[in-house]
Amino acid sequence: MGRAAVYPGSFDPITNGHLDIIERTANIFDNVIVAVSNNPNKDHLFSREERVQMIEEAIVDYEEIEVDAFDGLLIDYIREQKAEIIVRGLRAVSDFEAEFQMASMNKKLDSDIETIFMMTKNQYVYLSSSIIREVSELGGCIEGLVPENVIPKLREKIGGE
Ligand code: COD
Repeated sequence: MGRAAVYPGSFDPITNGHLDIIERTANIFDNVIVAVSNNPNKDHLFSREERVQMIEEAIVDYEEIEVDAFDGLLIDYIREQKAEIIVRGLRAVSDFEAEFQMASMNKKLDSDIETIFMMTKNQYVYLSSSIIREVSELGGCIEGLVPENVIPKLREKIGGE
């Protein structure tokens, strides 16, 4: 087996910004695991099963990408998967502080595991799952900002459009 990278997150729901990072990660690593967590500090709109399913539907064309769910410490999950790399996306300077803290703590917990950061494509720099939820809830158009399969799921869940 080649080198595996784990892209962890809440993905509530997956956006085209996430998808872009997933695709670019798959161009670099032999195996990519998109690992969906329940972040205890966040109120999730979609259940974890729904979040996993939406990602799976969005990446059907990629054989080397796997979608999974994890509980507990990310670093324990990475070890279990025999992976070595954590991939995170960076949007703006405002992302840096939290990402730096997380990467430093993960490095402290396991010094063999590296976090690498990928810059968001310019066109997705303002995107986040929370802004998608809000705009969708208030009836705004989110076409082109999330994978096609996510739009009906958002409508079902919170209405809009
Ligand atoms: N373009 C590119 N990248 C983006 C975009 C965009 N428009 N939007 C978000 N991203 C990136 C984020 O920067 C992030 O790298 C990734 O996509 C996922 O984002 P989210 O918001 O879905 O995920 P988070 O930040 O809620 O995920 C946090 C984790 C679940 C990874 C974290 O809480 C965790 O590791 N939890 C497990 C417990 C643990 O180990 N805790 C200790 C950590 S030190």
